[in-house]
Amino acid sequence: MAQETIFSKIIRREIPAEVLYQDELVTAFRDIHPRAPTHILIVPNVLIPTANDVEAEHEAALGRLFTVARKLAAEAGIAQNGYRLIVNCNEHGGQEVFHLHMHLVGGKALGPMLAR
Ligand code: DGP
Repeated sequence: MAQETIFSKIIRREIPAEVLYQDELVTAFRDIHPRAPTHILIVPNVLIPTANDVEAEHEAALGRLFTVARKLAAEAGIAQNGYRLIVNCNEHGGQEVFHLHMHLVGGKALGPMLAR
C-alpha cells in the first residue's frame, strides 16, 4: 500500500487548505509556497504516488485534472495570457509530495520551461 501524504488529509478536509474546487474525482487547493501570483495544485482524490504509478483506471481522474485546470485558469483571469501545467515525478523531476498532482502556475511571464 502506498503511504498517504498530507494531500490525503487536505482532500478529506482534516487539515486546513484553501480549497478552490472539489468533486468526486479531484480536489484543487492553493499551494502553500506559491511560486507565482496564481499557484494551484490539482490532485486526484485517489492516491497515485507518482506518474510511474498511473494505470488505465485513473484516466477519468487524470483527464479531470485538465478540465479543472482550464476552469480555474479562467476564474483566475490567466487563461488569455497563459499559464503552465506541471507534473513532477520522483527525484530528478523534483517531486516532494508523493501524491500525484498538477501545478497550475501563472499570473506572470514564467520564463523558459527549464533552466538553460
Ligand atoms: P512537488 O515538488 O511537485 O511535489 O510539489 C509539492 C508542492 O506541494 C509544493 O509546491 C508545496 C506544496 N505543499 C506541500 N505541503 C503542502 C501543504 O501542506 N499544503 C499546501 N497547500 N501545499 C503544500
